[in-house]
Amino acid sequence: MNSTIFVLGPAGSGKSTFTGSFVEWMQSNNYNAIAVNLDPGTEFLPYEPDVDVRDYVVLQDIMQDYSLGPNGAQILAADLIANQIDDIKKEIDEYDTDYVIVDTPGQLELFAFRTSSEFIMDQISDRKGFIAFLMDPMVAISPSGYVSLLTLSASVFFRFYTPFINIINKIDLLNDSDLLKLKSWSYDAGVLYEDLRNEKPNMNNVYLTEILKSLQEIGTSSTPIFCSSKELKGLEYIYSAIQMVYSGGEDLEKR
Ligand SMILES: Nc1nc2c(ncn2[C@@H]2O[C@H](COP(=O)(O)OP(=O)(O)OP(=O)(O)O)[C@@H](O)[C@H]2O)c(=O)[nH]1
Ligand SMILES: [Mg+2]
Repeated sequence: MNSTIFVLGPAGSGKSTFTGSFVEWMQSNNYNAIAVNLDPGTEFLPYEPDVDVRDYVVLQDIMQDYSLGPNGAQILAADLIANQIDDIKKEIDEYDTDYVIVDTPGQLELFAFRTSSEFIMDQISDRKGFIAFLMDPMVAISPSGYVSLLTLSASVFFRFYTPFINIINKIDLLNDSDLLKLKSWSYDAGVLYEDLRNEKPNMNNVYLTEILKSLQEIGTSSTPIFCSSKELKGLEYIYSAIQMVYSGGEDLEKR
């Protein structure tokens, strides 16, 4: 049985680039991996998908056929994909591969919070999926932005209740001091609390401090892994984290 990694994250966080780069990195390290595109609306992909949902459902056709806007069409598209999931799964299973990397649609909330998406993910992964949640460093670089992203990732985790890692992508865009700052927040919550308090002393940060405390108590504010999909840096740490889960560190069966 293969390991299925779903790449999720806010629009533009780098899901498609990461998918292509991670498959490239895996293949150049002699691991078997294929790329699956689950975004029916994408017009350009920075990689060649081995299995492409657009062979089954195309967003632009749905918009035309049902007179829908892009968001309504994404919702209907997920239902139509769910209807054809057996064929998509069969196509994936035709590949004798160890890893399936799945690129997901840009509109995170339309994908992550719909029942049909949960069904699609369960079917593709035989209920043993893994989520790689991507964060954009330009959002994460402020204390409030960082905690907001942790909150968003936690809400995705609560939705799917599947093993997951947080990834801060595009680190090639950060200067050394910003990268160091982000790393210090992820390794030492005390620094993050302090910077959050000092960012703008207003009620918003009081709320975020309370949210951060809750996330830490629940244990969902896991230390992110840093990478650059563009420069293929840090991908070995992501592979190790996934490997640890799949090799028995955690029970992958959904609870
Ligand atoms: N500098 C840099 N840019 C990146 C990196 N990864 C992605 N990008 C850029 O970020 C932009 C968005 O990347 P995509 O891979 O399309 O992001 P996405 O999350 O798939 O976007 P949607 O599917 O539209 O939500 C593109 O301009 C990419 O070239 C990276 O590691 N470094
Ligand atoms: Mg994309």
